Amino acid sequence: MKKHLLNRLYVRYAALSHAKIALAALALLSASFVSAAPAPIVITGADMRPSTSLNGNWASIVDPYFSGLFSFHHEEKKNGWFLNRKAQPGDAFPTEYDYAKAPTLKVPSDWNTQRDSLFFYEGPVWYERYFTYQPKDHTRTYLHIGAANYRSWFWVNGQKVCEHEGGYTSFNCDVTAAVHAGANFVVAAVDNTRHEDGVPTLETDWWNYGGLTRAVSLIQVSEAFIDQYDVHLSRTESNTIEGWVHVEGVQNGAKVEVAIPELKAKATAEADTTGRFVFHLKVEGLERWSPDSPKLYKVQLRAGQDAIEDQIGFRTVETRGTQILLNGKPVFLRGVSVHAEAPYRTGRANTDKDAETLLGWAKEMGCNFVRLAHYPHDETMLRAADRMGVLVWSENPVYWALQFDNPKVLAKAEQQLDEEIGTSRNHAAIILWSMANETPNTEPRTRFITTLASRARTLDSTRLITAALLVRAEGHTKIVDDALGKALDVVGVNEYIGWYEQQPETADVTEWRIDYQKPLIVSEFGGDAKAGLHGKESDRWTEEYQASIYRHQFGMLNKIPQLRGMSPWVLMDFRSPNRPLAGIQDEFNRKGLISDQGQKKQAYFILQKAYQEKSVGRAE
Ligand code: GCB
Repeated sequence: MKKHLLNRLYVRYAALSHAKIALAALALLSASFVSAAPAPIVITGADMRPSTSLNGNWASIVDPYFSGLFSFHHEEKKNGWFLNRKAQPGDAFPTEYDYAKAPTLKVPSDWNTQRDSLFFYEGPVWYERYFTYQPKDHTRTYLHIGAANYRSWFWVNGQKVCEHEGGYTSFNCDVTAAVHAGANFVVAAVDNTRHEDGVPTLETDWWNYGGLTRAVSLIQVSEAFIDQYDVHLSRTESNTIEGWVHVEGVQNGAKVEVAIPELKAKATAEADTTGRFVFHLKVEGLERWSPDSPKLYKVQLRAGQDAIEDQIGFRTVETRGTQILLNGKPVFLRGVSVHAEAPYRTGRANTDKDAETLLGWAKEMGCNFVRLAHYPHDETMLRAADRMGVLVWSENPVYWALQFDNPKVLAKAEQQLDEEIGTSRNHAAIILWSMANETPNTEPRTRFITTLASRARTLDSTRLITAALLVRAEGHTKIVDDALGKALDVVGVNEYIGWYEQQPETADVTEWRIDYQKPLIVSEFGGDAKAGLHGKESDRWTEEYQASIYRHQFGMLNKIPQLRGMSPWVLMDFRSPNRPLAGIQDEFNRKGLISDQGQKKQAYFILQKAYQEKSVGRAE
């Protein structure tokens, strides 16, 4: 009811100037009424739909005290309206937030690398831009945000359309009631303040890049439309592509169709009363997706007026004892960890070119696998991995010590997991969902992450669940007995022999005791080196020292019978405020095998040789 009333009010007042709308709205609408914005939804394949891009320059106002949203007694303003208005002649109140006079920020991008004064900034920034738009009858429009770090609030033509928390997942705000034909404007407040009860929390070893860091667009769909779908190869039934399609807003069952023209396969039926259509398609002559042959098929989905076409690869992944099987065959994951840091220019990676450069380097090094740390990377990266044939570990930002006994924090982690899986579940490249990185071995932590792991399995039973665990040591024995191992299909462990502990050659005498008969991935090892800095093997920060860490690892790793993969830390140097060492780090974690400017360090070539010769690791 309220929504319809709001629509009517909106239509009635749309003819007035923005300033008048603001005043009229304040008088007419109760506070709770204005602030009740619907929660954002997850849309699968949003990047495959026709859209109106809102990328480009947005006006920006830096607001460190957040006075745009909070009153002088620090009460949340129920409307952010006055921020949306342009100065009008004869205004009765000051218009300090005048976007027409404000400098611009580029979207998508972090603000830190765009303006020197924002380099270390953590706080709120307001964004605004105009756009022209033509909504069609019987359609809905969503504002699609690739990612906004960390909390964000959105208004379209002065109407609040949503709020979101979580900096690395995409979400969609229903703006149908707020957009109109012709000129429109959108305002966003984005706040990258770190919070103790955030996911991630206060401490991370990467830059807290703020802003609208990934693409923003408008997506127009029919009133009933396909919001989510899952199309994958069955693990249990041979030559069967199965899954489901969900139709949002459907009334009395919509006719749904799933077609893969190249395989001459098609399934058609009515969605059930919840809008869901579950299908099984027998196919012949299927070419399976693999790193050697990353075949993608055109998959066409239809529901009533709505249609979407995706590019999907088909493969299976499972474990058998301590093996990982890809398409039924044992595979060794020759990998490297990767942050979403943009090569050459630094800042948040978000273009096809960034993805192709990073994955291109990994492939050139002989990798068939990347660990995308420590948060979900964007769709451009996953699409590139599908195309280029690189297996992916995708991770949610449960990093180090969250408030594991706080149910609100669990809810935030669950929401981000839902968004990650909901958005990315059709990428053949993703084989592992990682629940966490280096969390403390406590009961509340184990409960928290076990809950996440079972949620991930319910959302997607076709992939393997992992996490990067901490390892303890007794003398020269590394012990993997973290209680979380029970909840995982594949155990990940991080170790820093030769960097945070002992010397590189300590690896030669290190033994491993692993209490889980499951596949193991050494998900991190490494050390810092400044590209171009040379010295003796014993001189820290030199390329020689880093190379020596790598050289001493391989023998030790080869002695771990259940080792099924590795993703040393890390492909490229990345920005971190924890890394202040002047002249060496200069706010970069230098554990990259390649510098932020693309210079390959000695260790890169050592790992490349080991991967190309397959002298490290074995699949069985
Ligand atoms: C770790 C973390 C990673 C850090 C790395 C380091 O264990 O998982 O996020 O960047 O060590 O360089 O210390």
